[in-house]
Amino acid sequence: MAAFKARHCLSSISRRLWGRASSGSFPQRDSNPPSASALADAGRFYREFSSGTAQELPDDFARYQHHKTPKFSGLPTLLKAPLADTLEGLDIALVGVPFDGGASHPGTRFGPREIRNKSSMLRKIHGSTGVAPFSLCQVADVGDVVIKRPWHGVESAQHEIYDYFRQLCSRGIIPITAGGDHSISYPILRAVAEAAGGPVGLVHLDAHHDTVDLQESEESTGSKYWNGTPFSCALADGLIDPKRTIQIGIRGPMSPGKMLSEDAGMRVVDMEEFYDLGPKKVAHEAREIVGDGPTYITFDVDALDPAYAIGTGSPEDGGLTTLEAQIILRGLRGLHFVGADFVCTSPPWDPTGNTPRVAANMMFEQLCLIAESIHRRRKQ
Ligand SMILES: [Mn+2]
Repeated sequence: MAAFKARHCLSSISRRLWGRASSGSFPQRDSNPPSASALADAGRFYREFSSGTAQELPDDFARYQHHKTPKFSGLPTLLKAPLADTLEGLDIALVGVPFDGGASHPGTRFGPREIRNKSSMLRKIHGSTGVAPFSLCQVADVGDVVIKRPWHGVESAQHEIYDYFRQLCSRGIIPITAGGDHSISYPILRAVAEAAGGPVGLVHLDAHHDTVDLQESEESTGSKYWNGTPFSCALADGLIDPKRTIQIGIRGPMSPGKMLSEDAGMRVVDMEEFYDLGPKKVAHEAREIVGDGPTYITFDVDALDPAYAIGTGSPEDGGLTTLEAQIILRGLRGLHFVGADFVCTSPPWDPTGNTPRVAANMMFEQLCLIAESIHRRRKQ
């Protein structure tokens, strides 16, 4: 077992605060109120935790991370994974990319934090497939890609995102990312494709192609880099194989510009066709298209109907139900996955909080697929 150091969690702090260890799964509060020195102690541990200088591994960390504490307690992490401070021994890194500079309707910078919050509702075993990702693989939340130069534009941010993901992928760690707008997929795909040694297959759920012609983009917007172009950029740089790419859920009013998808050889399943085929046939076709080679899943929340996920910048009516999306993802079991992202969750557009909750659940589907994929290849 790799040295998997985790720093302090709040349950440990509260145990110190109240002066004795908790018993059972629900902490018992001591009848005596905390002393001034205990409060100071808790404050010190919280500061050490926040500044990254805490050295002690709390003995109840594993218990805390294994879903036995109440849903409303503890530090929220992506999919309730342990919080990591080392990449050693890690199979899957859950990453937040709170960047929305590539979107005209922003708000997705708040996505990762809200997905962490709603992850509290998750459990650890997949209800339909029985996959237990945390038993199959070493999974951790490695935090956010903090854009150090947020006002330097999309291209600059994409360089920073690539640098971060290169460090993960070059170590053989598979990233699952919470966005952020869809422009982040391009630099992630660069790191993923470099580690895979060539272009990867792509399963792309989205209402939009995101393959705007780059020359037209530059002429009309002054830039090649925004959330309408991640896959035209990836195509131009040979990061994805268009013959091993399927786009599912496409719909909505179109701009007059050219989309590269079909001309490049991608399979596009728009919602009219999806309605006729159904999720199982579409998943089956996706399997045949991507085959056994390394494959990335990119899931834009706007693939879902706004009835299920209104919290996004470009909602389009007539989309997938959450069940249809789940059936598609579950239909992809056994493929060779090298990464996944879930993008465009914009909490400010959904005061109910349902969209980040759906995002956490769909990311759990992605985690189960990837954990199972790693586990199978390890056994071979
Ligand atoms: Mn998109």
